[in-house]
Amino acid sequence: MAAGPEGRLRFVPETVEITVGQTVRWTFESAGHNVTSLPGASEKVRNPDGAEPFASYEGNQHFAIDEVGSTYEHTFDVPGEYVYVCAPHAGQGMVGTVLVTEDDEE
Ligand SMILES: [Cu+2]
Repeated sequence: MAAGPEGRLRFVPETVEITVGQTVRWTFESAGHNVTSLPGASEKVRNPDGAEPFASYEGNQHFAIDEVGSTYEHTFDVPGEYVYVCAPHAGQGMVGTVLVTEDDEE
């Protein structure tokens, strides 16, 4: 996943579909961004029941930003739909979705 490619206030792709246990990696391609599904960061975030929110920063520092070129990874163990934001740019529509489906082979 790219966060802020070409300086745009977007995640690319905006929606990604994975299966339970897979990891998503975000690369911060321009300055001033982060990744969070913490309810305190934005009213737009959503987490499935029983899922821990995730964030690229510690605690409730919702405006802590990630360095250009750095990465953040999160492994999704609970199925469902996650809506996350870049907290500084949530109001400008920097919002993404991760759809986590059950692994059919189990
Ligand atoms: Cu941003």
